[in-house]
Parts: sequence; C-alpha cells; structure tokens
Amino acid sequence: MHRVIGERSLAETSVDPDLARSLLRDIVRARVFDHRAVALQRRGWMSGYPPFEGQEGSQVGAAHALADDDWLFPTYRSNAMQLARGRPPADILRFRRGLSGFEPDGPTGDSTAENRETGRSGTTFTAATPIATQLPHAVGAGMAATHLDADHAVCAYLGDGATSEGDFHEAMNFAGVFSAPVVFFCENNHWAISLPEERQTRSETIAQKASAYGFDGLRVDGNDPLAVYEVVAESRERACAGDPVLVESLTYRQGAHSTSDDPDRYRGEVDLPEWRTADPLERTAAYLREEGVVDDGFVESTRERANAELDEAVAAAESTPESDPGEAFDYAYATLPPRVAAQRRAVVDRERTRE
Ligand SMILES: Cc1ncc(C[n+]2csc(CCOP(=O)(O)OP(=O)(O)O)c2C)c(N)n1
Repeated sequence: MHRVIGERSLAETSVDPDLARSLLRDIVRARVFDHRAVALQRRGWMSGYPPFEGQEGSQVGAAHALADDDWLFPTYRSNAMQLARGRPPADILRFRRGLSGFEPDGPTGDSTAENRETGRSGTTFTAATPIATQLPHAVGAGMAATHLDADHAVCAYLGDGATSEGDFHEAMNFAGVFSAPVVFFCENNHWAISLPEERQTRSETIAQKASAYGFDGLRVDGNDPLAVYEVVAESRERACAGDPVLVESLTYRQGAHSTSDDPDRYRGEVDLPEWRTADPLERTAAYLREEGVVDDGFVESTRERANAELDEAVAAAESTPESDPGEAFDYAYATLPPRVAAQRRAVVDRERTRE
C-alpha cells in the first residue's frame, strides 16, 4: 500500500510545495462544486446528480499526475478529476442538465483558455454513464496512440463495480496484449450503489486482477492525494513504455450513490480502517499546514474563490439555450438508417407538441 501522509515529510516525496498547494486547491474547488451541484439538484435545477464527496483527494491526485496531452476517459463519478484537468465547471453543469452547450474536448481539445485557475488542459472525453463502456474506448485510444507514434498516455477511470463487467476484462486483455499506454485508475469507494466491495468480487484486491492480464496492479491510499499522485505518475511512465498498469485507489464514498439514492437503507456501521474513511480535504489540509506550505486561511480563501467561480459557471449554464431534441440522433451516423430516422421524427414531433 503506497502512502505519504503519516509516513513521509513533503521533502521526501516527489511533490513540490507548489504542486502540493495545487492539489489542496483543486480538492477544495471540487468539494465546493459537489456541494453546489447537490443543492442545485435539490431545487430541481437538474434531474439527478452523483456526488463524489470523499473521493476528491484520489481524483485530484490522479489528475495532476497526467501530462497535459494525456487523454482521460471519465465517468459520471469522476467530476473532481475532470475539474482538476481543466474542464470548466459550466461544461459539467450543462452536461448534467442535458444541454448541448457542453463541448467535449475533441482529440485536439484544449480548455486552457477557460481554465484560469489551473492553467491545465488535455483531452477529456465525455463522461460515461453505462458502466465500463469507456474502458474499451480508452484502450482503443491507447492503441491508436501507439500506432501513430504519439507519446501520450491514456487514463481510464472506473469504479469497483465496473470490474464485474465484460468490458473491463476485454479492455484489460487488449491493453496487455497490445501493450497499450493505458493507466486503469480504479477508485474502490467500497460501494457499487448498495453492493459492498466484498460482494463484488472474491479476489482479495482489485489490483491483483491485473496479473491475469500480464501487467501490474498497485494499491494506494486514495485519501492521500500525494500518494495517488506518485503512484499514477509512475504508472503513466510505465504505460508509455508499453506496460499498462491497474491502480486501485482505496477511498470511500461519503454520501449517497446519487441524489435518488438513500444509503441509510443499506449502509450501517462500516468496518473499514480509519484512513479509508478519512476526509481527504481535512487530512490534506492538516498535513500541508504541518509541513508549513499552506497557512490557516488557505482553505477558506480558496473556498471563497471557488464559490465565485461557481456563481459564474451556474450563470453560464443557465444562459445556455435548451437543446434541440433531434440532436441526440445526429452524430452517430453520416446518414440515419430509416428506423433511426423514424425515431428521430417521433421524438422531435413529441417535443414540438409539448411546447
Ligand atoms: C451497463 C450498466 N449496468 C448498470 C448500470 C446501473 N448502475 C449505475 S451506477 C452502478 C454502480 C457502479 O458502481 P461502481 O462501478 O463501483 O462506480 P461508482 O458508482 O461507485 O462510482 C450501476 C450498477 C449502468 N449505469 N450501466
């Protein structure tokens, strides 16, 4: 188990003070985003939202370990990772509202201009909602990078539940056989909706599943962003050299699976070690204060700025016009097959009669 907090001083890590402050700043930004998004959903602003509270340290640590031209394949849960990679918060809010103002960064995507806070960029694909479907796509993108002699890595994000899907195993197998430059970043947050990890798999760890495909699996304390940064940074180097890696980041979903879930129905006392359920924001802030790289006011002033950033993002998402319902059909085919064309007409007509 890889760890920094409680074991090493900052000077003994590969994280310099500027990066350490960026990690904490992005954790705070993510927390503020998550709280605001839940509040917006509660007043009907969007139909549903999957909170990630408790997973910010893991996601932000991983995001910062990627190079600017690496590609990220996220899911509905990994918004902290997307924000830390430079996706503007307004884009994520539009996506949650089903608005087409959302601009996925294409292969040449660059959100730097809008990303005043971090100045980071990179290609970040649209978040996948079907479980594990992003994984074969990510491996395909990695194989394409090898084919094109591009030297970027691909990070495929997944949850523990995704490891039970066929897509996971197919993607892992292809990554191994084709030496694809892929880091599988699995956040084991203990739950797949109501199913705890011990009922997800009989394997002792998720990391060990990598050995069946001929590459390494590593475990990291996911509530320690510095440790996650180190493990993912090393893994991406290995991936670029033709050795994919599966990283299992052990963290904890503090809240509900989504705003339509009530975890009290299935979650009693959980018997997990304290580090596993620790709050990454408080833990990282305490460590960095002790190390003398942030002062007492750092979290509060970052929170204020993040709130202002979100006010702007909400206003931008609110001023985005409603999507054209027909657009949902527009980008998969050059020419719509007749059955799909009929479905498109039916949807557009139905929406028109609603107006
Ligand atoms: C293919 C597919 N099957 C089922 C679902 C319903 N579903 C949504 S989230 C979820 C649990 C996923 O758990 P995990 O992979 O651990 O990710 P987490 O939600 O914890 O981030 C399921 C089964 C889905 N979205 N897609």
